[in-house]
This record gives sequence, C-alpha cells and structure tokens, in this order.
Amino acid sequence: MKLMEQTLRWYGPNDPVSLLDIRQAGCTGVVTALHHVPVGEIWSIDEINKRKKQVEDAGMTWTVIESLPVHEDIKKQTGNYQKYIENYKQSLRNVAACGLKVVTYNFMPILDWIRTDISFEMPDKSKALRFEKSAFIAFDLFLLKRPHAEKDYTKEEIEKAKQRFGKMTDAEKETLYRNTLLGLPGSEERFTEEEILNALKTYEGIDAKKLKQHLFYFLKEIVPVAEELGLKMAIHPDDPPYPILGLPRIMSTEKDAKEMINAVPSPANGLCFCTGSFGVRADNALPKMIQRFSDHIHFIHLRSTRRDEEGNFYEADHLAGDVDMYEVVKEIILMMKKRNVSIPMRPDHGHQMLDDLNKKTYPGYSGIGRLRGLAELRGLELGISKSLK
Ligand code: DNO
Repeated sequence: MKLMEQTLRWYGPNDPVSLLDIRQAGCTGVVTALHHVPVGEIWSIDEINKRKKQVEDAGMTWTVIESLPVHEDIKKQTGNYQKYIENYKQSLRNVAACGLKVVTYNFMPILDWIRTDISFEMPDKSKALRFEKSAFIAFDLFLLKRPHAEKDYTKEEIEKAKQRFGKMTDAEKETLYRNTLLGLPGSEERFTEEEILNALKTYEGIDAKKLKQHLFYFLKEIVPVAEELGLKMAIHPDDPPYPILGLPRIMSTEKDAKEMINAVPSPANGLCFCTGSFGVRADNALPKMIQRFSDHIHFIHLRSTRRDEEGNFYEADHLAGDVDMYEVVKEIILMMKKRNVSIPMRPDHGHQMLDDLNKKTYPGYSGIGRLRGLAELRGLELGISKSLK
C-alpha cells in the first residue's frame, strides 16, 4: 500500500527553518513558492530551476507549489485580468517545463488566512494560532472601523465585542491589529488601515455568486492548459471557512468544491484538501468528502482545530481537536490505493514549542511543532496502512 509523500513547507532562503531541518524531519519533498516574485508576474524558468536546485542539493524534491497566487484583478475581473490570466498560463508552462506537478492556489479576496492570536498559550505553554470571534469583531468595528460593519453582526455579538475591547490594553489592541492584518503568509508585509479599507471598497458589488463566476472563468481558461501540461491544480479552501470583513468566501463547504469541479470537469481541476480549514465547520464531513472528491484531491494539509459554539477556534495538536484524524488518514490511504498514487501531504502549522519559543519564525511554521505533527501523522498512517493489509 502506498503512503503519502511527506513534505514540509519552506518559505525559501530567508526561512529560519532550513532545508536540512526539513530533511531531518523525515521529508522527501519540500513545498515552496517563489515568494519574491510579485503576484501576477510570470515565474521564469531560471528562477524556478534555481529554487529547484536548492531543494535537490539538500537531497529532496520539489513537486508541489504553494502557492502560485492569483492576482486580485482576476478575482474581481477588473483592470488587466486577461493579461494576468495569460501570465498565469505562462507560469504554468514554465513550472511544468521544470518538472513540477501540483499547483496550489486560493481564491480568497484580499487576505489569505486570518487569526486574531498567533501566540495563544496552550496548557503545556506551547503556543498556538487562534481565531477569537469577539476579538475579530472588535477589530472590525473599533480598530478598522469598516463602514457599515455592524450590519454583519448580531446585537449580542456587538455587545460582547464591545466588552472584550473595553478590557484590552493598548498593547493588546496593537497586537490584535497586527495579527489580523498579517497578509499573505511568507511575507512580512502588513496592510495599513487605509490600504485594507481601500481594498475592501474594490469588492463592493462582488458577492459570492459573482466571485464564483470569476473563479469558474479563471478555471475554464487555465485548467485545459494545466491538463495538457500534466499539472494538477489544487485550490486551498477558505480559512476561516466563512465570509469575513464583508468579503465573499466561496470555497468553504463540500457544496462549493463540488460546484467548482462540476463547472470545469477535469482531473486537473482539484483540491488542496486542508482538514484544518474545512474542519472548522462542523457541517463538513471530512472522511466523506475525501471519498466523494477522491480523484480530485492532489495535495493534503493535515491539521486539526478545536471549535466552540461561539465560533472561536484554536489549532489543536495534530491528533487532537475536532478532526477525526484516524478516519481522515484511513480514507486517504484507501483513496490512494484506489487511484494507485501517493499524494503529497504536509502537516499544516504546528505549535511553537521547545527551543522555538525563543526564535522568530513564521506564525504557524516553526520547525519543532511541525516536526511533532509530522511524526505523529507518519506513525498513524503507517499503523493504519499495516492494519488494512
Ligand atoms: C496557511 C496556508 C495557506 C495556503 C494558501 C494557498 O498556512 O495553508 O496560506 O498556503 O491559502 O494558496
């Protein structure tokens, strides 16, 4: 029986986690991207090969890109979106020419993942990522002061956020502000208040239906190219999987994923199946989704969150939290057996722990916590696969 290909994400030469750290964690593959290339520009063969050589010199392979980001103009169908789609196709041709296989991307407007707390203390004093609803609403209403934001919340939610905000120190407000506007992972850039408010304005008139049409249009353009090149496209779900800051989110549920696949049916049109993102919603039945999307799962993020009734969640240990990791991994093994493939996976995020508590690392991407997650998942997978034989 085939096992998943084990990888860790690497942010490139500036990542405090080195390629050898990744190799020593037991990985055969590295997941990375050309983070220094501005969104929308073509990835050149030279740059791709340079990165590929770095990975190969460390004794591993690079087959999965995370991410080849989609320009905001494509999401909004404004400005030069047609040119950016052509650039995207050219990047696909170039990465395929260099032997890469899977292209991860997302279609979240403006912001990628969002958390309110990037050092939430666990009982063992390690630190986790957390999304706290009241803090987020407080950010939206009282720090960002987004026009008409109160429309999106109930009276009770607003009252709770007010109380929460009233108890925050100035330093806590500053931290909340910085965490929430962290922007794209892998960059140190943060949006200013003005930038984010202006960016939000550009989405006026784009609701979920429209954004979906834009995604399907983009896919109709690029999926045939990917298919011909032997590449697999893997969309990452929304994180968190519901609308935020009045922005539409369109890849949050099983229904969303199904519609996307039906809109452009092709084995090249697939998912980065992130159990951490989909798993925040209790209505996403992860093992069933793996069965149903089987042929379209090209990359896997394994992670588990613990949610409460209020809509808060924190990132639990990889084998704890709300995700039934045993069932998930079992379904993945059965899926790989059916398809006779080995799918690349990475443990997504991890707690900041041990020596990493004193290091500056990318939020969620410190080395030791991910190593722990990977080690646990690797053992789980081996155990399940042997018992299934
Ligand atoms: C968070 C990541 C995401 C993911 C992108 C893919 O840690 O899983 O930022 O890389 O959404 O485009």
